[in-house]
Amino acid sequence: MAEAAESCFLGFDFSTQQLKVVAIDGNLEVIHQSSVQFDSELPEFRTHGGVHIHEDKLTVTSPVLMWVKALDVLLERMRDSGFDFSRVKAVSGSGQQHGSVFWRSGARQTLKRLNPQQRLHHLLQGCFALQDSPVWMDSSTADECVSLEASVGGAQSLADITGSRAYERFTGNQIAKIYRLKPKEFSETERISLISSFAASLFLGDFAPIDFSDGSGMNLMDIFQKRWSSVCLQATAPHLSERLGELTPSTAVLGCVSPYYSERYGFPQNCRVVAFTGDNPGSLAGMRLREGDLAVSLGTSDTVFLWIQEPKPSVEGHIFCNPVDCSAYMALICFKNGSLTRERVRDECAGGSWERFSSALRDTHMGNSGNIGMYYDVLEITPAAAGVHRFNAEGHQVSAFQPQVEIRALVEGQFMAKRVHAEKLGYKIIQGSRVLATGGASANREILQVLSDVFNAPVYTIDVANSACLGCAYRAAHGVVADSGVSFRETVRNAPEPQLAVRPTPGAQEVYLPMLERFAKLEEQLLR
Ligand code: XUL
Repeated sequence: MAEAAESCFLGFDFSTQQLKVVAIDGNLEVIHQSSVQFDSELPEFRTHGGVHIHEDKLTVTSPVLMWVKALDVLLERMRDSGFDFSRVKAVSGSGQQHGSVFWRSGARQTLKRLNPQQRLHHLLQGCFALQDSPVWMDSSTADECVSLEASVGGAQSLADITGSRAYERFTGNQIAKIYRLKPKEFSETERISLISSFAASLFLGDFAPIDFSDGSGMNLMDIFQKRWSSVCLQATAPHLSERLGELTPSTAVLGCVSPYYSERYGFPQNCRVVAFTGDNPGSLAGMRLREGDLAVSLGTSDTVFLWIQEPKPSVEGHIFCNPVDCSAYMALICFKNGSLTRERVRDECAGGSWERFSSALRDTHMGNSGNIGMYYDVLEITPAAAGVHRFNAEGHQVSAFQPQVEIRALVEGQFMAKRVHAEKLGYKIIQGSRVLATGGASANREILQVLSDVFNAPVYTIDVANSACLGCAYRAAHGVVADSGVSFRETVRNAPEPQLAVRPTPGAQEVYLPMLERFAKLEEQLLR
């Protein structure tokens, strides 16, 4: 243990608004955290929320040199605070998904010869064919999406190959747009990285490959074969495979840090760089999801992450390769009507009081006497529906419910939708399945009880403030032993456990199985 306490692993997260790092020791204890906020600490780049929203309101980019400078600032700050880099055995990290970096010809040579006397953002100034990188908030590629789906035989066919139908923020569609609108910059591009593999390249001093998990967010990769899909590449831009480079397993060691980091900061020369990945895959690692688990983040919008063994891609939700186990997958499903809808119903049916909202859940029965509601205050993503729809026990649409019934219908409806859509993507509740809840509403025990009953699984709560960085620090620790057959689960077995919040009420399964079937049928009916 003493030796474990001496070693250290770093996890970085290049997210939309900040760059963060978490350091853990070999016992998986967090020993250091710091961050650089882009807007306030690098004001020279004039971002708001880390991005520039262009005049068309659809194009959203971030200056690539801002991310490079943030790394200079972060590492210098750690060094100045006395952080001992000589203990670092491995680094890994994550980046906001889908964003892309266009390296100019010659960049690789520059990366290989970094002068440790200088800051990275000076050294790499001339290295980018595009100064402004498209990020995940961009929604300017509707035409490219239509054309990509058409060229592979439709939305479902594209999902069958890449795990998702065409999405505007997905990197392939962004690349197609750059090729069309900026042919000169495209032709000067030697390599296209995701933000994750770009960040890994900075540490490696060479172009880092894109990992399977983040590569799944591009609409370009065959997630089952784990290689670029030639039909998708051809539909996107010419000579793309050279520009994208090889793909790599997410658990791979890519090499050692560039001598730049040893000479400038004192990293050991054999400090490993473990493949970087997307922030959502990074969070899956940070939450230590395992087979059969599902994580629900209850926030402004609700997000569900799940571990899937046999995925069934659909035109809703996303399937990504699993970042900690190459034989598995993960899915990500977004529900737009989350806490704002819960708050509206609280205001209308419980006088604005969470206490009364909770009492209504306590005072009503599982299954809500057969009443079912779907509440899409804003156009929902999963499924693409709008409006409020209430059905009584006979399946007839009704215009109102009693306040207490309305509250239970909302909460049951939100959680039934999560289970129905997760199961559509291949999720199966197995022996030992857990539901991990995070976000604002995860503090409400009565809401969690409904969640537990609908899934017939225990619900645990977990602090995910730094889940992507922490997950990548764990991934760094795993990377150094993965080759000898040690699983991620084994590596993180001593990390702090999530807290058990509630167990399912006896009889929940009998109530909800038929109700879930009814819910799925009513939803289909609504969409028709
Ligand atoms: C996921 C997505 C976002 C980004 C932002 O598909 O677009 O969650 O990863 O961090």
